[in-house]
Amino acid sequence: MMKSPLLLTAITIAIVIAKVCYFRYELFNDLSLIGLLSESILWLLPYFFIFLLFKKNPIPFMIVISLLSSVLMLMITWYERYFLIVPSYFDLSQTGQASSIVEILPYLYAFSDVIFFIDTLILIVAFVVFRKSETLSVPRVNIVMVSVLLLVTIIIQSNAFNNTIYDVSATSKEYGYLNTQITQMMNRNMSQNITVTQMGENDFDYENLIELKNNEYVPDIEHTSFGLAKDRHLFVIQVESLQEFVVGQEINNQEITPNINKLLGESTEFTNVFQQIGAGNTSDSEWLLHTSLYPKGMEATVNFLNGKPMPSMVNYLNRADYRSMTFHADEIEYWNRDVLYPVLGFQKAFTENEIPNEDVIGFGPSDSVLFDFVTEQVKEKVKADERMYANIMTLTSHTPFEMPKKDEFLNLPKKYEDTYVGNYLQSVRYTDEQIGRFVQNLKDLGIYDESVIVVFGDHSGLHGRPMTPKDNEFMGSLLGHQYSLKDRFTIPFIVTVPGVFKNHTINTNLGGQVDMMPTLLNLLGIEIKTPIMGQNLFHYKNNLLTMRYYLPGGSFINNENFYIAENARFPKRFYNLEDMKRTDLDLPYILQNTEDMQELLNLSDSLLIPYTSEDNQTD
Ligand code: GP9
Ligand code: MN
Repeated sequence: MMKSPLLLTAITIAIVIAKVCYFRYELFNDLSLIGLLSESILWLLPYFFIFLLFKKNPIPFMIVISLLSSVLMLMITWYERYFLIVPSYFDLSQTGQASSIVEILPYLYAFSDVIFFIDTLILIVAFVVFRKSETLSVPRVNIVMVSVLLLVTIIIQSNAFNNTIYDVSATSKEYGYLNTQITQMMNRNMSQNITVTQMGENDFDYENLIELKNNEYVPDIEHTSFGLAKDRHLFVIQVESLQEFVVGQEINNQEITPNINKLLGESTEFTNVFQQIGAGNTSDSEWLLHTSLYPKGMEATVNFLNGKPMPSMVNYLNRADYRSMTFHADEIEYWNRDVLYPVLGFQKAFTENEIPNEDVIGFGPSDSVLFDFVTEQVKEKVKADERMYANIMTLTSHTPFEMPKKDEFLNLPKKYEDTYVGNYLQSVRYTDEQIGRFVQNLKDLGIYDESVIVVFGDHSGLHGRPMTPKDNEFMGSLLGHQYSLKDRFTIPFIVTVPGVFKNHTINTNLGGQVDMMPTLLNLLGIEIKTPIMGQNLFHYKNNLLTMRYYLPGGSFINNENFYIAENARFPKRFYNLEDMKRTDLDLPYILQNTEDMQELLNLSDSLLIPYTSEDNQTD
């Protein structure tokens, strides 16, 4: 029975299809025949090349290919389980660098994942059993067979090319993951569905942009917030994974963020602000804060920069005689910050080279070490009587949020111990403590009353497969409602101006990270004269927002609704923003908002051209 030369072909096809079946089921919940076929061809092709090239003894090479493809499928599956996003080839190349995914692997595996390796096992057995016999001979595949497979691939591929990738998961479901990646690789910009043309600064109409977001334009200098904090120092604390729901929240009769809560007494707290990062995560948050432009989305924005300085928030502050510094206790090359910081205009960047590598928690030195270091730099500036802008990025509350026992300050109910949510709350409470110590340092240095202190979150921490049903249950009881996408994506944006603000909460004005730069510069009395996408959140109530990468293309958030376009797993979803209750699809209204949103994204991309295309490097 084993004598047929076609046996190896049959085994190969069967094992690849079985593996692809599991892959597609896990990724897209899809077992359709057509999907399976278009997905399988590219995964099969390497085996047939092996048959062509290694007629004598193909199995060892087949083992290598099957192992490689299994590892790749596993990485894609785990990535999707964590971020709820089907990763691109670029995301996967980043995961080698990022300990972010590696550290949470224990939360991501499923026992059924062994299915990915059954093919390798079968091939090893075949190799051992038939090594010395002639029974498992090489099938008579020839150029014709490989050509047929290639032809089908080209047909699928050209079809894929003709369709815009609005959402990697949806396109991958339709055309196959590898085909989609080839499309993405060959045209990195295609994923955003735009043919942008560069625009001159004079073509930019900010008034029009504000009106497109349903607001009545008022010149910046006429906003009541303008210059309220003129000439103050600016400290912007970008807190890793900080979500809005923890602020003011209690658990077991303890505040989760007692120190941030204390700041609220002298702050304006915006409670309706959404994260807008793309695949560049923390670095995209830095980007949004400082440029008020949308990130590229499918890949970290910093990867596209050509080095030309931008009219960033940092550069506006530099020109207003601020000394600008940024602090992050990680490698400067991570997320290409060595390129980003000069583009943004930072005069000093303090990273792992300067910040002592002590009291390491997770990624690097603890936030306690970070803030001690920042305090020393602040002291020097105070001594030199210089006005400063310090951007401080914390790191300790990074996933998987595991804290040394000595740094766990919350007394959590037993059932929360060692759970994902429990760990998250402990790590946030720890960082809050360090923020409290830093604020005290500013008071001790006598500059607290001359400062603006901003606390905001870079992106969510609680999402994806690491959130077990138990974790979701904890969130439900903490929030008093089911943990929603709005809870996941809203971040705190707290602006403390001692002596000016008192317990001020703004929940009416909708905002995103793109709005932080105009809001802060307005407060400092600095007029923005270059094109931006955001608006002053103290003044404007209405907004139209989206996030690339973490939501399918076409999604939007406005003051009334949260719309999520369809992806591989879910159909279109339309919610009332306030209570996140599902509501009937109002298609013309959705279409209008989607088109307006696309116009905003196109505009943002056109503004980016001089800073991304190589032709303009020396402009
Ligand atoms: C990396 C750190 C964490 O330097 O900022 O990044 P993240 O994984 O959140 O993008
Ligand atoms: Mn981050």
